[in-house]
Amino acid sequence: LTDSITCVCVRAPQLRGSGCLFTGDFSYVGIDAILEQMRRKAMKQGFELNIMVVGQSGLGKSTLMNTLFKSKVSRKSLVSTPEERIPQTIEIKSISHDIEEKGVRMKLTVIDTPGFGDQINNENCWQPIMKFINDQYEQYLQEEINIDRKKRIPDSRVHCCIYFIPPTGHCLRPLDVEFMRRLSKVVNIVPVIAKADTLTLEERDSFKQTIREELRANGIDVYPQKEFDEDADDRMINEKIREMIPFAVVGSDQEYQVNGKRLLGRKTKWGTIEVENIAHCEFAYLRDLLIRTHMQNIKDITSSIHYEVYRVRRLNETNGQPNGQPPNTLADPKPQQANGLAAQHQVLTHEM
Ligand SMILES: Nc1nc2c(ncn2[C@@H]2O[C@H](COP(=O)(O)OP(=O)(O)OP(=O)(O)O)[C@@H](O)[C@H]2O)c(=O)[nH]1
Ligand SMILES: [Mg+2]
Repeated sequence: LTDSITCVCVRAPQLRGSGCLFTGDFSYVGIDAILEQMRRKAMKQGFELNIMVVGQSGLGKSTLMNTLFKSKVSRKSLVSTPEERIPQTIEIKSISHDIEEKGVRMKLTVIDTPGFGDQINNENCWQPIMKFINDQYEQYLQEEINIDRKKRIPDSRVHCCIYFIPPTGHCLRPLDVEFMRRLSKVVNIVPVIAKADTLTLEERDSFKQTIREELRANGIDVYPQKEFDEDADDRMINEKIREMIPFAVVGSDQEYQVNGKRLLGRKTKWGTIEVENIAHCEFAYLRDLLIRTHMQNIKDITSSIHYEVYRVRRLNETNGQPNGQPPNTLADPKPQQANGLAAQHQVLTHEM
């Protein structure tokens, strides 16, 4: 017995010295070592995150994605000068990048959408976006129900949709309400006030408050949704976030030297706006929510709530024949011709 225990310990060095049998704690079994096993498995597999950005043209969607991941993850300009500009987004495009930090690998996919609501008649312009989201659920479902299914199903489901509100300082437009009301039922929506550097602090605070009231009045449940808080701890943390939403953000992919430090910012005649400085804007809170504190939860809610609702509905509708075509009724009971966005989408690049 002693030999086999020694053997286990040689193979699992993380057990040694952690209060196990060998340090004399006779009651120690080693259940806590599962955490290390999970960590190693997760490190091997890597992580996937799919973020979609939606909002009127020119609100800084592509720029914010580049700011978030500190590289040109959203769109690459055709010209490669330092002064290069991000071209206008004209169709739904998914761009995947494999990024690695401290040995942790992540496949990040940014789904960039063209100006939302740019048409004269914007009725039903949310439809192509809804269709894209449902198409990803459908793809996942078809993989899942395959007899010969893959060990790991590729996950293209949209985990989070960042909705850009124009910095008008007034109130939400009917279009914003319509989009968030419909889409918050199928995807995690994180609303942000775009180009917040155009608002004074007072304007910003009162605009944020107005938006929160309007969301509440229209029964729009954005992420983190109250009903999905798991316990009191969750509730406490998420309540603070809900009081801050929507984050007033500023984006930039230009680096500047300020007080000897390199940082992302926007240089103006009266100073440099530092995008990651919480005294300047709330970009850092958005980054923390999406990446540092709630990434796993965002993915869990996508899979256990939004996808689950789609799956159950789909399997019921096809009456036990899930290989059939997805019924049109999934997006809207009476689908009509969508305006605005091109429904087609494509995966552009996959960089290693
Ligand atoms: N003042 C200010 N300008 C910004 C901000 N973010 C981006 N911009 C500028 O706004 C312009 C448009 O930015 P994009 O990121 O291309 O906007 P977009 O929403 O992707 O536009 P479309 O692709 O046309 O939908 C660029 O000149 C950016 O430099 C911001 O936070 N504040
Ligand atoms: Mg764009």
